[in-house]
Amino acid sequence: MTVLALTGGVGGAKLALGLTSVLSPEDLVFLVNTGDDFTHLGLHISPDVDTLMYTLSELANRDQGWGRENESWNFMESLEALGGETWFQLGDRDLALHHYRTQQLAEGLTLSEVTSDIAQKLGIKFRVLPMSDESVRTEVDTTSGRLSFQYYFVREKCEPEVSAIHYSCAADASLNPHLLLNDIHAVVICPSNPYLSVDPMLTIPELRTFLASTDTPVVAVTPIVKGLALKGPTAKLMAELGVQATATNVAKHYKGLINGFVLDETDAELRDSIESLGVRVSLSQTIMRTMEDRVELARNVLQFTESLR
Ligand code: FO1
Repeated sequence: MTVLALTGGVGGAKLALGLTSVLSPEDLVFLVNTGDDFTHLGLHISPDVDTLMYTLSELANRDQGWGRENESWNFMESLEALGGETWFQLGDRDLALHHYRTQQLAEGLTLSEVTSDIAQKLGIKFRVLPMSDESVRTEVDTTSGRLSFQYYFVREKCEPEVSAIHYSCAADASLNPHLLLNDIHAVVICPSNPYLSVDPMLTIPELRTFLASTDTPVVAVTPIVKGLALKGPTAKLMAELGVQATATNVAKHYKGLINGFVLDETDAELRDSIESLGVRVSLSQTIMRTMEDRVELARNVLQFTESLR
């Protein structure tokens, strides 16, 4: 049985790590958002892929969720002294990875091939697949005009109000060719931002069609608890898009693609509204502060997935 886990950055990577404690590498594959990727200082940066790889290899900076632990910042400090662009913080060790990836891509390797190579070198036994080898770029229409994702997210700190989101080229993109959909027996949508992290993946036609038509259980884990996002700007963004930030509205957003939804136990009163969408609900603690929380949630999600067969 292979479980496919769809994940974005920090929030999704926490559950991803929990899943690796419960499933063996043959039974779990990660598909990762690359809508956040961009070229910066001449380097190809894949933030969500790297967040997952650093998390799984226990190299991640736990406080900030992205980047590496035990990082040094000599490059950034020298760049700042020269008056270069420093709004996107790249630590020295992290830089080496971006440099290596960029060079390998320039030599003709695909993003999947480079990612698999890096994952292996970081000691990761699980398959980490970028959602596509083609370029898909998330952009947002804001009160400051159209911004590419990292300019909105990091440089502008998600402050401009968002009126629309675009996943440029996603509708024409091919799904990662190493993802064998016939082998997938369950799908878990990790608690990543539905609009910024999961939707770029769901816009790829082959994946969307698979989810809409498969008989296998597809379960989403809420990224919203008591109207607040577990991490990042999900609640603010939903409000700006005219959608009240509730777990019910996240389930509605995935309607037609999921048959199960993991709701936080403190939001139990929303159960009926989600079940009325034709989606089965499981209650769990979804806030993951410790490793035990991650493993416990992973176990609950997988048990629930089995119960939907
Ligand atoms: N996020 C920030 O908020 N500030 C940064 O300076 C920053 C740098 C950065 C460098 C490499 C990397 O892989 C990720 C980085 N992130 C940074 C995180 C990241 O851009 C976002 O969290 C994701 O794209 C959203 O999932």
